[in-house]
Amino acid sequence: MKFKKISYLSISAFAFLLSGMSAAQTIPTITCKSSPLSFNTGYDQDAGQLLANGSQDQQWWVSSTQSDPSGSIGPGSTATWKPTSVPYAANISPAWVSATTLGNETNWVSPDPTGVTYTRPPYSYPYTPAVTNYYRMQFNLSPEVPPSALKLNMDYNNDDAMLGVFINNSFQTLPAAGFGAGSAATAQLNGPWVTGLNTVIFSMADYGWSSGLLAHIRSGASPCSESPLEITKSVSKPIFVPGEVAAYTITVSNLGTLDVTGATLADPSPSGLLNGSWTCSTSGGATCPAALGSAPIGFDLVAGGQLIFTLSGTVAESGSLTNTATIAPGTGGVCAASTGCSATATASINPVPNLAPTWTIAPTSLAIGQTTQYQVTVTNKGGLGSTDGQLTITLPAGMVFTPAQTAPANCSISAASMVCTLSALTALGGTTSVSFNAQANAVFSAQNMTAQVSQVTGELVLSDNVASTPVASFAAPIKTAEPVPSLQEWGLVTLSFILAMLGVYRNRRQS
Ligand SMILES: [Ca+2]
Repeated sequence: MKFKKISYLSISAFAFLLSGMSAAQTIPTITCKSSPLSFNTGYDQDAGQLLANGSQDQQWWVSSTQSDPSGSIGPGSTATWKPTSVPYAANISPAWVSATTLGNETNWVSPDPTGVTYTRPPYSYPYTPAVTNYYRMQFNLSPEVPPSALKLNMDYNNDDAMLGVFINNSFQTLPAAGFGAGSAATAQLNGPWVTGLNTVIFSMADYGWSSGLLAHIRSGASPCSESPLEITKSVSKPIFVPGEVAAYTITVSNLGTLDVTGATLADPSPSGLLNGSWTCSTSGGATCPAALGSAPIGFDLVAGGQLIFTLSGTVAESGSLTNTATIAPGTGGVCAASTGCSATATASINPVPNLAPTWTIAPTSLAIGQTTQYQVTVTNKGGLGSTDGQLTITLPAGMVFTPAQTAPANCSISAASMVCTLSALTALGGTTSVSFNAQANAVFSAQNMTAQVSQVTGELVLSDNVASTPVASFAAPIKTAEPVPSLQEWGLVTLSFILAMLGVYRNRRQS
């Protein structure tokens, strides 16, 4: 006996568990694109048709009490709930508005498939006190939908009389309405909604006999009064080195059923991005704005459309690569609750040394044999200090270092090239200079002297590592040699002078 009893209890518990599992309430997830029919009583949204007469509506559940005649107290946490039922065809009163006249988008539900709350006997009608039926519908509001944008106008008929509605425990009274065609009323279900689970409970009086609710939102209506605009942002890599191209992708999506006009996108280029430029592509029938790059970018975005903007530029030696895009959602739009109005993408610059030579003293025209000073300055433009490197200076044919045997400090000369070992240079502007003398020993025109930096540990940007300066040489002007008079010549000169002077003297005496 004892064993049998235990066995019986176990089976009962198991059966109860099974029935509990099978009776889970259907809780749809609602987006702004959801069919309004998702909310309707007696309707299977997945199948796209009315629930069969006599079947349960797992989305609309009911609990009954005789201790809340105003309907405003609401079901307590201990209320017992069960699915409503679409009454058998024979139990749908001919006086009730028919599902067919409402486009077969909604049907009556009742506490019992016989179309009553309690059958009699044992219950006798009218109920004393009156029964209040709570009809409960729950749904999850999708994360992107701002609760303020969800606005439902739900028409209803009832038997016997609507008392009011709880939206997430906030009660509002509603017109009693009636059960016949033309006696519907409308419940403005504007919240307060929350992201995630929402609970709507209609309180309805039942005095006995037939008992039911028909509630529906008409096809074509949008659950949302505004379209959520979602903004997302990504960057092509998490870590960049200077000189690389960084690309940010900003995607704005219209997640609703209403077109949006007059929206804007603001996205200041981050300090670590140089020469930023914009492109745009689309999906879902959207149109790219004509004026890109003039911040903020104005745009329209049709329902279901997507604008994919990219901001590309060259990564600087240092600075921030954190970039935030912000939208103003325009007319018909609202920022998606899941993203808000802004999206940020972050990347970092991995600083490296970046050396570059420049000619700081560089005469371009030399006379042959003339000693001329030159100077090359090497600057570390990178965001990280350098530790080493070498500078090679190469002279064109026809030029030599002078004096060839004495190189500047840390440099060595080999024929027409000089190699200097570079000291450590601090980040973002550290410099060192090498001065040397050179001279031309031939005539030439339009040749280059070059300075090249190489072998810098960690350096990646090499495009700026060579600097050239033009040089030409010309022949030194030839000084005409004055012939040195010989003694004999001096004598003739002197004699001529004396003779001339004598001639002058004689002429004066004669006159
Ligand atoms: Ca460099």
